[in-house]
Amino acid sequence: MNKTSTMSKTSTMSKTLTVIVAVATLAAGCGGGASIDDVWARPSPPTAENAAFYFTATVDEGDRLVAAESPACGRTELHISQMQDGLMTMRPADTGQLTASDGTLVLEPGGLHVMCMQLVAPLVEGDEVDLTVTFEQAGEIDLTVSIEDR
Ligand SMILES: [Cu+2]
Repeated sequence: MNKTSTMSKTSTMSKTLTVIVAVATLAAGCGGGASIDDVWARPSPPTAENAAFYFTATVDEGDRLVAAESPACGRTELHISQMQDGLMTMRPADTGQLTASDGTLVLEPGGLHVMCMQLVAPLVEGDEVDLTVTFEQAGEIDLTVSIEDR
């Protein structure tokens, strides 16, 4: 009786281990995911309702940014800025614009950005806020945004 119980426990542990190994292999098989650098945002004026987050992502070719989320924002959108009739305008980026066709996706002023809407509090130079981005293949990646007056 005692022996059966011990064996059953061992068997369960070994199954759990197999699952962990399988998940690790699967993650490695996806190409190792992504590396994301230069994650920053400008300080926001005290009355601003929105801000923009920028970063440079190195991911698998063809991977796509699908979402972003931050506790600093009521909600977020993935935007692209473009000159239109001499004015800088922005709108939600489309699938092609969010795809790292050559393995690099650059979010920078005047181009792609994470639009942080309904700012919870002003972004203050020297502070940091959390940001989680989701890529189609690399999955969720937790980032820290440095607030810098560039
Ligand atoms: Cu925007």
